[in-house]
Parts: sequence; C-alpha cells; structure tokens
Amino acid sequence: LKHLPYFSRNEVAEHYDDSRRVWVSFRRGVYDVTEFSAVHPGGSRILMAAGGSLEPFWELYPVHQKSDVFHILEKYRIGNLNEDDVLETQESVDHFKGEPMRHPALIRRAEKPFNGETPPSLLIEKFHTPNDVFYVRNHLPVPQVDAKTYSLEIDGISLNEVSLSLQDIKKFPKVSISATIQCGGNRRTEMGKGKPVAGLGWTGGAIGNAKWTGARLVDVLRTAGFKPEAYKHPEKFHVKFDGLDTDQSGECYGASVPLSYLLDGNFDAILAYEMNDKPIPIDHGFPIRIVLPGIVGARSVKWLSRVSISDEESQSPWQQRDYKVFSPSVSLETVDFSAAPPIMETPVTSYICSHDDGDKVKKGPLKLQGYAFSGGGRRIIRVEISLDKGKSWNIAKISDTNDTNLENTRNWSWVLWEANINIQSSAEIWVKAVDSGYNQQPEDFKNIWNYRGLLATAYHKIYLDVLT
Ligand code: HEM
Ligand code: MTE
Ligand code: MO
Repeated sequence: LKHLPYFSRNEVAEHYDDSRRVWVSFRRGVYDVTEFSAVHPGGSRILMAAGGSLEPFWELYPVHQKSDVFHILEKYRIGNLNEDDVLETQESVDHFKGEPMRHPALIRRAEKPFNGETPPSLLIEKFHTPNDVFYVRNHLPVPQVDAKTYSLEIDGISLNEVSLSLQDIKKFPKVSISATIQCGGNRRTEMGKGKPVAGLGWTGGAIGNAKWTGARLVDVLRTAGFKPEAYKHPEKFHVKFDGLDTDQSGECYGASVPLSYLLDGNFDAILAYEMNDKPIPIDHGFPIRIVLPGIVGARSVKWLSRVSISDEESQSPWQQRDYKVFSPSVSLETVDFSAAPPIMETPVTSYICSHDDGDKVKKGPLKLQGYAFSGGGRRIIRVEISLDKGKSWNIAKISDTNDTNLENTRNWSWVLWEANINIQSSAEIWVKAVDSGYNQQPEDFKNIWNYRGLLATAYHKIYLDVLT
C-alpha cells in the first residue's frame, strides 16, 4: 500500500460530496466511495462520513466491524493518510448505554445494536413464545421512551393531523390477535452454507408467535378522518410507520405497506401495547408497536412515533435497499435496488427445532418437533418429514391454531408440529410444509439464493447420527 499516494486530512475533507467525489478515511487508509455510496446497504447516511473519518460512524453502527465489510472498503482504497493525521486514540461515545437487560437464553448474534435469537428448542415449548426469550432484531440503539409524554402522530393524504397519547390509544376497543413475527433473515445461515451471504447470521430462531393486544389501526385512523373512499386507487398509496429509534443524523427506523392492506376487511393491523398480556417489553417496541401480521417482520415498526398515508413508500434504507430479494445472479456490487419491490407477505417455511444438525440419537422411535409458518394469513395444511431424501414422506401432527377467544380474521400464527418416526440408521431428515394456497418450499437453496440471504425457506435438512 506504500506505493499509493499520501493525503492529508484537509485534502480528504475537500471530497465531501458526489460532485467532488466522496472520500473517507479509516485508520491509515483513504478511500473513494463515490460508486459504493449508491449501493450502500445502509443508504445515503454513508454521506455523513464524506470528507472525514469513518471511525465515529462505525462505532454507532458496529455492523461494520467485521472482515467482509473491511474487504469491501479496501476495494475502494486510493491512498494513505499522512502519518501525522492518523488518530491514535478515538474518543468513543456509547450510544447503547440505555439498553435493557436481555434474557441469558437468547443467542446473541450482535451487541450494538442488539440482536438475539430464540434457541429453536425453546420455540416448541409454547404456542405463544414467552416475551423474555422472543427474538430481538434491532437496527439502531433502543430509544428512551417515557410512557407519560409519549405521543403518536397521525397525518398524511386525506387525513387531519392528530396526536394521541398512550391513554388515548387505550380508549379504543381493545382487540387481541395471535400472530407470528418473522425476520426476513431467519435461517440466513443455512442459505449462506452453499455460497456466502451478507448479513447477520441467524439459524431458525428469528421468529416468534405472540398474542398482541391493542387498538385496531383503522379505528384509530378514523379519528383522523380516515375514509376508505378517499383513496380511489389504493395501490398508489402507502401507510408509512416511523420508529423513535434514530441514528446520529436523526433519521429514524421506518417502513411502509401498501394502503390496500388496511382497506382489506380481513387484515388485522394492531397498534399493540400488550404482548402476551403484559405491557410490550422495551426491546419489542414499548409503549406502542404496529403489528402487521402475515408480513415480514421488518414492517412491524417498534417504538412507533408516526403513521402517515402517503403517495410514496417509506424512504428508509430498510424499505428501499434491505429486505428485498434479488436474483441469484445479483451481487452487492451489481444490485439495482429499484429492480425489486420490498418484501411483504412471506413464503411458506418449516423448521425442525427439537434436534440440531449432527445430533446423536438412539436407534428406534424418535419424536421430532418444530414449527411451520406461511405469510399472508395462509394456513399450514400439512407438514411432512422424509428420512430417505424425499422417496417417502411421513405426515406430522400439527397443533391446533383456532384461537376462538381471539379476533384473528386469518391464520396469522405458525403451527407447531410433531412427528413420531422410527430411525434405524444415520440419516438426513427433511421437513417441508404446504400452505392453504398449496405453496410448498423449494427443495434446496440453490435457486432462491440471494446475496442478502433473505427468505431462506428451503426444506430444513438435518443429519442425525444414530448411535449403534
Ligand atoms: C450497512 C458498508 C459507511 C450506516 C452496511 C453493510 C455494509 C456497509 C457492507 C451491510 C452490513 C451487513 O448487514 O452485514 C459500508 C462501507 C462504508 C459504510 C464500506 C464506507 C464508506 C457507513 C456510514 C454509516 C453507515 C458512514 C452511517 C453514518 C450503515 C447502516 C447500515 C449499514 C445504518 C444498515 C445496518 C442494518 O442492517 O441495520 N454498510 N458502510 N455506513 N451501514 Fe454502512
Ligand atoms: N422497528 C424499529 N423501530 N426498529 C427496528 O430496528 N426492526 C424490525 C422490526 N421493527 C425494527 C423495528 C425488524 S427487521 C424485525 S424482524 C422486527 O422488528 C423484530 O421484532 P422483535 O425485535 O420484536 O422480534
Ligand atoms: Mo428483520
């Protein structure tokens, strides 16, 4: 690298936007990231570091502190920082001071922001996953929220601006639904086994099922003058949700869904203040989270601060760049983010939770257990197990999902299944599910592979080693 030119901090500082090329420094290197900034998974906030050093920003987003990100950065190296300009020590600010305690059973996948998955073996114990061990997927520091001063803003096209306190929201008819929330990255680690994928590694525990209680979003919107007739072409409108969690520039977590979901009488969008009959825990969006059942977890915005109806989608990077699935031939370097719509309803999936790949088991009868789930309110009609790579299948018994006391209009919940098999010799065990639209999972990941490792829904396959 010594052959590359040397630059001073002041020279780097001149390259603070596209018209002058975007340069940044990191440790001893100087990088021209003009081209990369257009495809950066974290969106245009990369420009906050333009003309300066990355360190303070990467401290806020430690998702960057790993070798695959360093490799990407090195591709854009154009020079070195003058020796005198290299900062030996960095003042560090901890943006994660106010984080809540987390249950030790959560498998920690990242600390800042916190991400933890439920051990799959705990998922099968209860139809409703206990709050303490429900997976946590945070993209930003957890915001500090005071329930007394909390307010939810409502505004947008054909709506009056309204601001509601937590007490106001609790006055609406109280509704409970049972719904599964699943991260688009669930099972990413399996997809990455054939060919590496970029993103947080999850096994099958980035999913959970809970009873969500609160006010129906449409009831609340009505106080802002919401009238379905006001939107002639619902597909042209979007309901946007903002969270209270923000980055250094004040940009918040955000997502949106097409307005048509809200106009569907069989959709249950809930402004939830209770999760499994307790106030929503801080990590899951206290005091209010929007629950959008049957839709990828990323849209169920926590710490909800604003709901608006707009003629455009949320512009947040999690709507525009992340949580989209591209062709297997597209890479981070070649992606055109506008080429795919954001993920909404998720495809059918299933998972074996009772055993891990490589487990040793005794010869003879064996009980397998797991979950199966499909988005869009589609029911799971069958779960099948094969011990001979698909030559023959056993039908698993699936749990009862009719929550007669709850107000679900569709099947928003997973099923838990169990299958009693008889295993005589070491074998690969396959599971697949069929949903009420007769959709089935692909047999392997090859043709659904995408560089972000999203919607990893192939058959779950584990190898069981039979002790002889
Ligand atoms: C995500 C690279 C600068 C904010 C990412 C990811 C990569 C990346 C590869 C995906 C990581 C993953 O999910 O595994 C870079 C490079 C940069 C840069 C090479 C050098 C210029 C910045 C800056 C900021 C930033 C300066 C903030 C001011 C983010 C955010 C995400 C992200 C918010 C999304 C994290 C999430 O999934 O929630 N970046 N980044 N990045 N980056 Fe950067
Ligand atoms: N809402 C806010 N405000 N901030 C976030 O980082 N993460 C989203 C979604 N809502 C997120 C958010 C993602 S990607 C998922 S998968 C779910 O919340 C996770 O919900 P959980 O942490 O309650 O399991
Ligand atoms: Mo997610």
